[in-house]
Amino acid sequence: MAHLRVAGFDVHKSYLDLAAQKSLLDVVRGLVTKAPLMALTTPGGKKMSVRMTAAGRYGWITDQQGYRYDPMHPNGTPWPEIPEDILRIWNELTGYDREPDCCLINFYGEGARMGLHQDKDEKSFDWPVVSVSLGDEGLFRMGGVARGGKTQSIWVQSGDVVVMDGAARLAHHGVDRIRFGSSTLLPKGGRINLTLRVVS
Ligand SMILES: O=C(O)CCC(=O)C(=O)O
Ligand SMILES: [Mn+2]
Repeated sequence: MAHLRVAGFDVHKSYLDLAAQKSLLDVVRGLVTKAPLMALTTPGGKKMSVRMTAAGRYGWITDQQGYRYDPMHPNGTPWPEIPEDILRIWNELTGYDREPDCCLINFYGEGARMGLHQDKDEKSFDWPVVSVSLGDEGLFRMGGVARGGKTQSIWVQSGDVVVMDGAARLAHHGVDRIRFGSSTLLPKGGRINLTLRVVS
């Protein structure tokens, strides 16, 4: 299970050292104070186990009306700006001249998971998805662009950054489970994922 061999899929192990993880955690705490985490409901009426919020011009939300990007938090306020510390990770790793306009913030508490899916609500798939892990380790599963194909899994740890570009941009992926309490970064346990995307 050690290495994922999918073109366009890059795992930057320990990209953020402990000091950088701690300072990023403070940044995320600031964002969550402005834009509280929510337990969203899928169009099918199921409550998601991962709690979410966002920063940037758009946040991804779901409710009975469907999946979509919205310029407002459901509480009626615009999302906070994406902080420089987060944009820097994108700029260092992608080298593109476009910055992301959405930073999705996912919080996995004990037992939370995210089913296999594609990120395909964006207008264009020409830019990568950059995904930062903080806190407890998560079992990240990656498949192909077509549904139902072979998948491979890796444990992503605090400070790891995953980039999905090219052929991997539309690959199926998800998080089967986390090892709750495996990291001490978050005093009460849990995993934070930041997913950066160009939406429009
Ligand atoms: O938590 C992760 O590592 C993946 C999150 C994800 O795929 C998403 O938010 O679309
Ligand atoms: Mn995704």
